[in-house]
Amino acid sequence: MKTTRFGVSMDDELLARLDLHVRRKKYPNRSEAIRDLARAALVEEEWSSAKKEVIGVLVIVYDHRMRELSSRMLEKEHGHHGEIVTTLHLHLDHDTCLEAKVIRGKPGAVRRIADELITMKGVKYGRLIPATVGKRLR
Ligand code: NI
Repeated sequence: MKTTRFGVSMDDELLARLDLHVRRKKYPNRSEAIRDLARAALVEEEWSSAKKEVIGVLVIVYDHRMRELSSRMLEKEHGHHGEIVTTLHLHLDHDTCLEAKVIRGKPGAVRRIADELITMKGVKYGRLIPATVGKRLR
């Protein structure tokens, strides 16, 4: 892919903060940092569009002893078998489980499925991490 160099004007204060960001994250240079910032903005835009396909990772921590939580959760997941692509399960200790579920679909559907699972009784922690199918990012 062709790369174009272009000049960016920025006030000194913003540039100083950008350079601090570059150093903190250990970017090799400003360009790499700016490319990541641009991609992050584009992913955010994908999630704000109703029509684009997105992918996200739902992380939940729950108590599997909670009455029928595992089977109720499994039932919900079968209801969304087209969107929930995979699940990784970790037994953290005797009672606590951590799961990472990859959910793919339109942003609204992905958020709805994540919320359905996060709000279940017995789920102690839940966060949806927005990602991208990467089609528009190089
Ligand atoms: Ni477990």
